[in-house]
Amino acid sequence: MTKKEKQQGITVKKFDDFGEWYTQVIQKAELIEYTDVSGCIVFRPYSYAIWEKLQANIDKLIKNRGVQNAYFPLFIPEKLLVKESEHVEGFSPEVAWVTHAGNTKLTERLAIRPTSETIMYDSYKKWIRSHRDLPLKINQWCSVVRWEFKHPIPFLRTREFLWQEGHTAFATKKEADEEAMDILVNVYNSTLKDMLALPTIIGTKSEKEKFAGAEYSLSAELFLPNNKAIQGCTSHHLSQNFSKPFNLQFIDENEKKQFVYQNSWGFSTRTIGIAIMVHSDDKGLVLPPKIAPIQAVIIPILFDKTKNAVLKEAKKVVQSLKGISVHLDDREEYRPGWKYNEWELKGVPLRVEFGPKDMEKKQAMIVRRDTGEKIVVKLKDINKKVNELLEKIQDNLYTKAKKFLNSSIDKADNKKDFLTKLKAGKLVLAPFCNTVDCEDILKDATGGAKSINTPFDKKELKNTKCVFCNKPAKELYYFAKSY
Ligand code: 87F
Repeated sequence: MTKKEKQQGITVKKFDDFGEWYTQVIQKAELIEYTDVSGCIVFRPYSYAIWEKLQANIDKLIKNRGVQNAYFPLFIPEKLLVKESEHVEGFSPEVAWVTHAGNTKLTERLAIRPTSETIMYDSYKKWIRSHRDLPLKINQWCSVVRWEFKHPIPFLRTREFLWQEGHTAFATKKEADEEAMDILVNVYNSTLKDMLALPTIIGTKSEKEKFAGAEYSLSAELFLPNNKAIQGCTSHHLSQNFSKPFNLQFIDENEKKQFVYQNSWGFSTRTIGIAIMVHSDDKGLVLPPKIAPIQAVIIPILFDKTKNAVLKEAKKVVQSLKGISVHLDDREEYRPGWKYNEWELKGVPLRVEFGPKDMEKKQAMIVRRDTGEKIVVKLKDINKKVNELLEKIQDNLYTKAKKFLNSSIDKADNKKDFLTKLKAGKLVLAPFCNTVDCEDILKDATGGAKSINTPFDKKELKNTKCVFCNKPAKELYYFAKSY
């Protein structure tokens, strides 16, 4: 490797300086650009293309469930935002306001949407009359603004981010309960697994960590290589907490007025950052094939005499690769070695090297980004082989991440053990009383550890004490240091 090629790459190791490594990976792969507004990043075409793939998958899944897309205003009048006061209370320092138009002060300040429950439900009350108007299932793809004061991290914690927010209303609690779970498991968790190759911890949030406007919140959570947990996405059952203040009533089949039951659920660009942190390595980005904007790159080895013939054959190889996105890197100003490094930095799952000798032998050399493995393949088999390898890479990334997750989980049933394991960076499963007070104290005592969630497939605990306060515990919760 030449000196120039070395500089081109990542200069720190993932496990030596995780923060610096991540910053280099996302910039050198041309995913993001920083701006002069702290916490606001540019999604460059390479990361926006990843978002479009996630969008397409989620959009298809929710439309299959009868959800329709719509778009509501960016500005939320103050009186609407505070109508259900409990849900904004803890968040109010993060709300960004528009107060002026030019030099004229507005009569009512307008919030830049941090989430759209209030503005959407203000319309819903005009649309819901009878049980025949239900269920109402609306989603919007948009950006939201939350003026965080914690240190921003591209994708994970930015002041503006992209997401979808689904907002549904039902005649019965049962339908709403079923939908909240269905979205979490069959839309979100499957997107995390099938597209992003991310294994999760799914479950119900604690009283402290649930959305204040919800009866309960379900979540899919991830564990990162720096031993920190992070919430991937959430699905909330709002019960009638919003339908009462917003007066969302319908006439039921017995001519009786009833308040609707509601859910809201969101999935954001944060998940892209999580996948990058989990899968990438010392050579740069590693992308699961399902979200990779370019799945295979062909690098022709060009010599003066054979250049034209090799390029012609390389173009044929591109054509023979069906149903995947292929890029032919025919730039003549860069040497092959430089190109290898560049496409490794950009996380392209497969590299196909093709030179005059390969042309003679009617073969090509395929290199896997995830393992570095080199495979010689006959050109007549290349379409089948490339498609197989992409599937293998997708599986391998998931399996590797799952192994790490499993090896990070530990159990504790007394306070001493619990604190030791948390300190050692474990994701600790422990009996918990699920009270806000206990979790507040726990958070302080552990330097910021939080409950993650409690698994769905739980066994009722009997005569078990909370690992932290010794009061009765009914359920096991996961705990970890978190974002
Ligand atoms: C910040 C300022 C004001 C989060 C906020 O999770 C309000 C809020 O309500 C706020 N930050 N939240 C919770 C959002 C809940 C819910 N909304 C729909 C979701 C998923 C999508």
